[in-house]
This record gives sequence, C-alpha cells and structure tokens, in this order.
Amino acid sequence: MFFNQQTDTKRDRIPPNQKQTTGFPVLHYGDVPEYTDLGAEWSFRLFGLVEEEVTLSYEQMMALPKGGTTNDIHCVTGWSKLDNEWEGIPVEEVLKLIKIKPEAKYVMLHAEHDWTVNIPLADFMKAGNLFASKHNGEDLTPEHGWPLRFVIPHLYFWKSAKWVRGIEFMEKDKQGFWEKNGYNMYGDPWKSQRFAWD
Ligand SMILES: Nc1nc2c(c(=O)[nH]1)N[C@H]1C(S)=C(S)[C@@H](COP(=O)(O)O)O[C@H]1N2
Ligand SMILES: [Mo]
Repeated sequence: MFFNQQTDTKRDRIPPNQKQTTGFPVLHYGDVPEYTDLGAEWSFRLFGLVEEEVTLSYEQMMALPKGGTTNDIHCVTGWSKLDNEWEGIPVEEVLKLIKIKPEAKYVMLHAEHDWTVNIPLADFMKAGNLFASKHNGEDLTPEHGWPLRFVIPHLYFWKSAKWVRGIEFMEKDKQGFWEKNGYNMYGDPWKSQRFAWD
C-alpha cells in the first residue's frame, strides 16, 4: 500500500550487514596480471584426484560450450551489487573433460600469482557456477579477472577467483589464500560466515 514493492523485494536480497552499491569495486591481493600472448602464457589445468590430468590451452578452453548465469554479489567487506549477468563456460562443461576420483570432496581453485581458494566439491559442481569471460555484456576488464574468473553465486564473492588457471581436486579441505588469513572456510553470506570463528 504505502511501500514500494520493488524496493522491498530488493531489500530482501541484501544479507545481514551488507549495503547495496551500484558501482563495481575492485578488490584483490597483489598485482593485476598482464598478458601479451594468451596462447603462450595461459593454460588451464585440471589436476589432483582425477583419473587423468588435463591441461587446456586458452583456445581449447574458449572453444568449450558457453552459458550464462546471474547473481547478486556479496563481498565480505560489506558491499552487495545486485543483478550481475555473467557469460562464460559452465562448470559442468569443464567437468565433462575429466573423471573425478570418488574420494575427492573439495576443490582448490588456483589463480595467477599462486592465489588460491577452497570450495566443497558439491558446492563447486552446482548448476549456475561459471568460468566467466564477460560481465553485463562486456569483456571482463583486467582488474575484474580477465581473461577468466570463476563465479559462484551462492557464496561470498571472495570465493569467485579472478585470473583462474586451474582446479585441484582434493580429499580434505585446505585453506586458500584468504582462509589462511582468517576468512571462513565456507562463506555463506546469508549466515554471515565472514571469519573463521563465524
Ligand atoms: N585471484 C584472485 N581472485 C580474487 C581475489 C584475489 O585477491 N585474487 N579476491 C577475492 C575477493 S576478496 C573479492 S571481494 C573479489 C572481488 O572481485 P572484483 O574485484 O571483481 O569486485 O574477488 C575475489 N577473487
Ligand atoms: Mo572480498
């Protein structure tokens, strides 16, 4: 009646202690990688608990079937950005290339400069997860992860590795870069799982 339905619906999409932003902040540790020749400098490796390890060139990776996903970004530092459209390679298309050993229960994503992030395998395999090359119709910018970043819509945005270069399949959970620095092993924004003790 006296409230705006649209605004109210959007408010329901902002988790506890988050504020909506319309900008797109840039957050990461270290330098933005620079590439001059992706054919020579870039590869994507599937390794760890797999029957046979696979390494893809940039061309082979980009030739995989494409898909899209949308998400609301929730950054652990407190900003949320609604309605992001991502295009890229769905996780299931990448997983078709390997046979995962049954004892694998977690993945570690490996990014440029040895940056890492850990995710349970079941969460990693969820439909809607994407290796994205485009955001809102435009190629990713270098600072947002070009040429390829992971997007996992249901977890805090630090689990969405920029400049991703590989997937390691593991039996036991291990801390990635931010997890070693006190962040939560799982990172559910709706449960405010920001830090190790949350
Ligand atoms: N390779 C890499 N990916 C990363 C990070 C990083 O430091 N290195 N930081 C994470 C964090 S903490 C956040 S909030 C998001 C930020 O993504 P954006 O800069 O596109 O907003 O990237 C995530 N992915
Ligand atoms: Mo973050």
